[in-house]
Amino acid sequence: MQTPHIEKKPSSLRYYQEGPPESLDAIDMSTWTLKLFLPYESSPIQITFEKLKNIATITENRRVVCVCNWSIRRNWTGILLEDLFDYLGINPSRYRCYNLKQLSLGTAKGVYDSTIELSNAFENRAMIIWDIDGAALSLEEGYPIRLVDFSLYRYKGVKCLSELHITDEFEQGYWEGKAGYCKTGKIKPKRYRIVDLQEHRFIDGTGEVTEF
Ligand SMILES: Nc1nc2c(c(=O)[nH]1)N[C@H]1C(S)=C(S)[C@@H](COP(=O)(O)O)O[C@H]1N2
Ligand SMILES: [Mo]
Repeated sequence: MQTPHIEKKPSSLRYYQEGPPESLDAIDMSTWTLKLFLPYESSPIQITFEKLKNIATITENRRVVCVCNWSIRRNWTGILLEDLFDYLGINPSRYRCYNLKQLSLGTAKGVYDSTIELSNAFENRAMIIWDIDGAALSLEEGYPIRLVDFSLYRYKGVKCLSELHITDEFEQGYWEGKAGYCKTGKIKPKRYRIVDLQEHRFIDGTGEVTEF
């Protein structure tokens, strides 16, 4: 399960604003949980990594697009965000009008955050991921888990994901504030460098890229 021309992919550290945790040992997976906050609730529902991995694992070959004009298609293993909701007994349709704020675990340099629309995430089969191309996420790639909404630019998916907040607000995220990126994160129609194909292609900007 290798991505062609993976050596040409821009470094994961280049786009890791707060940077990864110092080492794998910095995250104790025996006590780690993903925390999900319902609207106006101050204590989260928590799920261990083991439980997360036993919900309904899928592997999908899908393309992601970076606002910095490049794109790559890779093999992503994890679960559908919608399946996580179902598993936790949270009816996805009840929260369709809400948003999902994602927070990274954070480092001394801060915490990365981004907010997405839940209805769009469910419709576009957003995933929580722990393996890429058949291998566990490296620290740089977002170990232990990351969220990806394939219909949006990559800055809308948080690596080293720690907290999810279901909220009726749509806050501006870390990168959006710093670089002035649009907070909806919709992919814009233009030419991109396609890393796995080693050529330039026009992406029409209507959502997830499925044509190639
Ligand atoms: N926690 C965190 N997640 C993040 C970022 C970040 O700075 N911090 N950068 C985003 C951006 S802009 C990109 S392009 C992708 C890079 O993912 P990659 O390491 O798979 O290339 O991670 C996204 N998720
Ligand atoms: Mo990016």
